[in-house]
Amino acid sequence: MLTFTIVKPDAVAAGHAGRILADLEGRGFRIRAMRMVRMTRREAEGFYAVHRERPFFGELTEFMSSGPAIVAVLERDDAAVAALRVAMGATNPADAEEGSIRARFGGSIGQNAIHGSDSEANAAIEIAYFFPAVELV
Ligand code: 3AN
Repeated sequence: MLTFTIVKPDAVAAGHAGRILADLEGRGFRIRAMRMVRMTRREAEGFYAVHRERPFFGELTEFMSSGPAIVAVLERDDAAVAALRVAMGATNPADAEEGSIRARFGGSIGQNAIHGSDSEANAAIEIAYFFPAVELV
């Protein structure tokens, strides 16, 4: 089972990318595909199109295009989507469970270190946004 993650620009800039990826591997995820990207504003707007009407859309897309991020496809034997959500912790790092990635590395509700797909359907859409199918054979 596959899911999709982004190590966000705040975590890459802070030098936390290696520890976040190691944390995920320690939780049973295998990295199936991975790339560093510097998203344009339009690419970030396309990725977060479902949030277009939210008040934080401008802030979110500005931040996600502010510096390099790491996009990756993760595989896990079971419950990849749910297990990544647990590993990430709550959206607001102040509320995130102790030991979760956002509790350890997140700075604020907007700059919270990591993105993870919230459903299998969205994982498939998000993987396809960044990775051609041939890279997942
Ligand atoms: P999650 O990433 O936990 O699924 P969502 O889907 O509610 O959270 O929000 C998508 C992204 O939008 C979050 N990763 C977060 O960085 C950003 N975000 C959510 N709420 C806010 C907010 N109130 N202010 C700024 N950014 C926010």
